[in-house]
Amino acid sequence: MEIIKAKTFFDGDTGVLKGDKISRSERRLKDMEGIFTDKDAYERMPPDTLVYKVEVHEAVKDIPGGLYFGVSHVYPGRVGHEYFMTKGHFHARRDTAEYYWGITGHGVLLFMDEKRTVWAEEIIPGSLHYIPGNIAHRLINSGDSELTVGACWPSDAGHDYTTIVNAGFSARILEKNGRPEIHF
Ligand code: PAN
Ligand code: ZN
Repeated sequence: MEIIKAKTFFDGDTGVLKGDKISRSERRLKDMEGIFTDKDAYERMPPDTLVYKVEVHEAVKDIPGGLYFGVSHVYPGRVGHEYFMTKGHFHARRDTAEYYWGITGHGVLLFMDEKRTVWAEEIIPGSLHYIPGNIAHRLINSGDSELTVGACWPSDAGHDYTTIVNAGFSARILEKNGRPEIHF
């Protein structure tokens, strides 16, 4: 029997995934209608502006007991005073949890439970974040370089974006005097 060569690679410095079974997606401003609070600032910006990219190693598809490994790359920028961020979601299978960890940059992880109580953790390279089940989560790039965050979650968790598109999070992270501030 031979030792099989690795087919997929994770660059520990940049978070970039290379090799087999990787899917990639990106979100531009035009894909994020209704997400940012300052509608005028949003309308003034080029709709093609890239906000974030996600790479996912999909060893399996939507299988109970399976896992996904992903890396999110959130670019620096703001819409008005609001930092570039992910859409944010609950998992469709609400009770599924997730790990996030910081790879590059500086950011904030915003959590919200189903009663709309929010809290936030600072993300820096090497920080580890456990997102329990039943908790919506969103990444915010509060720095001036790319925020790169690793993630691992159950492959049957799914994403519920609708709840967030309709009702948002009950807090936002806005820039004030060059620093992130939580606004309710
Ligand atoms: C992450 C997110 C990723 C992009 O992989 O999907 O950061 O954020 P949105 O999905 O909110 O656009 C994750 O939490 N997966 O479950
Ligand atoms: Zn998730």
